[in-house]
Amino acid sequence: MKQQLYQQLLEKKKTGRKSFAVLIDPDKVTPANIEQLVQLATDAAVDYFFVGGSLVISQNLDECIQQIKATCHIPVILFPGSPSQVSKHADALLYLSLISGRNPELLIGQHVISAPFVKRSGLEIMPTGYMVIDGGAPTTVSYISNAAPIPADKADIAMCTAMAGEMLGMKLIYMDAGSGAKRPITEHMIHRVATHIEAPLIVGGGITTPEKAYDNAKAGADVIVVGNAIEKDASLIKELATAVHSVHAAIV
Ligand code: 1GP
Repeated sequence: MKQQLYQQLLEKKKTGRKSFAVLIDPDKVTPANIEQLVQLATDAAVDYFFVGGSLVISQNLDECIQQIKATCHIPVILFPGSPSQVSKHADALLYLSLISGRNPELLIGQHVISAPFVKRSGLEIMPTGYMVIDGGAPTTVSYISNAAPIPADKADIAMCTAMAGEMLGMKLIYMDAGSGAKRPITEHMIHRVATHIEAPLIVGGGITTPEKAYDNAKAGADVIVVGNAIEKDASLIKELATAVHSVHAAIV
């Protein structure tokens, strides 16, 4: 199995370098938007594009990824809301298991059904323990999965969930307050989780400012993901990327 991007993430973690990922929801972009995002992301040295959404209604996932791949070298990592969101044009796939929920379909059921198809895609598969944290607004994933998020002030539940996920073999942990969350994940919870796992930690949901991105990375997130705020104002990419990348400089 390919492990190129994962090895790169491990290497970055070892050397204290933080990554910034721009989340693109294929339902919300046009070819002109993508062109602009790619340009801004290239200029800002963005580390990854995450592509996907809880619900992808349109059919342009392949086109969206092909356009990104044709115009830049930033790796594209799928962040799928369902097994239908797999595209062989991407570089890797976050193979998500919703470990904060108790819905067997999203823990293992859908994976079983789509396993041969996912394997045939040839993508780098990144087994990811996906944890939804209460961000003050119901998220699509919580609604669809009928799974309660982890309460925002229960850092120990998040910590134990992440530890269990890692011991079950998850290679990444993704803590998500949900797209457009009113309250992003607290630094306290991030720190609690980050200090109890070795796997790289991805954090997203409701991050709208470079300061918050910086604080989250400083608290222990290895990859910061921003979607909504960039959809509203793409020029934020530069400041967000600079803030996240500066964390490494601040700790050495
Ligand atoms: C959501 O973590 C992502 O799944 C990003 O959230 O769109 O709020 O930045 P935002």
